[in-house]
Amino acid sequence: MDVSNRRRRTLTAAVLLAVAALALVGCGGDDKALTAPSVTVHMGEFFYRPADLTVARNSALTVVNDGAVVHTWIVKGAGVGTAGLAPGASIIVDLKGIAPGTYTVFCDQPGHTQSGQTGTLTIT
Ligand SMILES: [Cu+2]
Repeated sequence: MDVSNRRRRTLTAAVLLAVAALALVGCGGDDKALTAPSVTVHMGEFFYRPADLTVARNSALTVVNDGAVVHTWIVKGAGVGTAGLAPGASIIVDLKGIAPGTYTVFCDQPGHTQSGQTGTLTIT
């Protein structure tokens, strides 16, 4: 009984610390916490929609695979992108830390870029 109570108190303290840490992260200008992205990229055979998009620095976006095969959305030279996304799957991509500029976006599945699955991402 004593042991489980102590464990519960420790757990509560850990949760409170985590909440405090999240609150701190939420206060910084460029360190704003991730909220649900307002931008969504759809992909399929063999396209991105929109192919070219512009987002604010340190934002995030949702990538959805509307296609019938695996696709990826990779920002060339930025070290950011999705792994292979199965048909119907979606994922949030964190663009935090990417320097402003225009980057090429591509799908690394064999033949997809050559079939036209490319685009650009501009960070402002
Ligand atoms: Cu693809």
